[in-house]
Amino acid sequence: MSEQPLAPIAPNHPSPLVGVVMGSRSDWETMQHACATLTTLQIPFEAEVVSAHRTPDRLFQYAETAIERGLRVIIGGAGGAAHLPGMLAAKTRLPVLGVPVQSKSLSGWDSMLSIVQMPAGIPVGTLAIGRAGAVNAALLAAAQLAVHDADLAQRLDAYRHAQTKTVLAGTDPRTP
Ligand code: RP5
Repeated sequence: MSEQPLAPIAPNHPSPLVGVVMGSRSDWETMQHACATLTTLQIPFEAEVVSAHRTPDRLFQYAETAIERGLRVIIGGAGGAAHLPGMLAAKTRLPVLGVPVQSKSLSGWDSMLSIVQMPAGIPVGTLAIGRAGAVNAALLAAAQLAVHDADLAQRLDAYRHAQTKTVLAGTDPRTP
């Protein structure tokens, strides 16, 4: 069964480098943290709901046009039977980072196992379950892009230094 006709992919940024894709609007609570981190690092991105199961044709279209649309990395977040990152990876050679969304019934174990256990030949870089994974997916995408972008490398270093400073400023756990 086809879901045609499909509208062209219309990025919500003029020239995004990172595509943040999630299986459902309900994943936004988690994936917003990837977007917030990309925003902090001034990395142009697009964000879109694309479901491996409910809109499979859209998923293929998204992955097949990703390179020509200028994307360099895709972050895919999904929960439960989380096939989205793996199917994206199957249809594009761009690096795909997978974020397991914490599911209600199995706390994200299902999401994590279905994202991490890819067969040899089609990799997905799998992050932690939930917010930590979403933030780190953005940071990993930033690290990849920073290899060829000195300005971004500086912003990423500054982000890490600020984090270190914050921790060092509050090493006494009894003070607020
Ligand atoms: C997955 O099913 C989504 O990634 C989401 O985490 C999960 C539940 O989706 P909803 O029923 O909330 O739309 O495809």
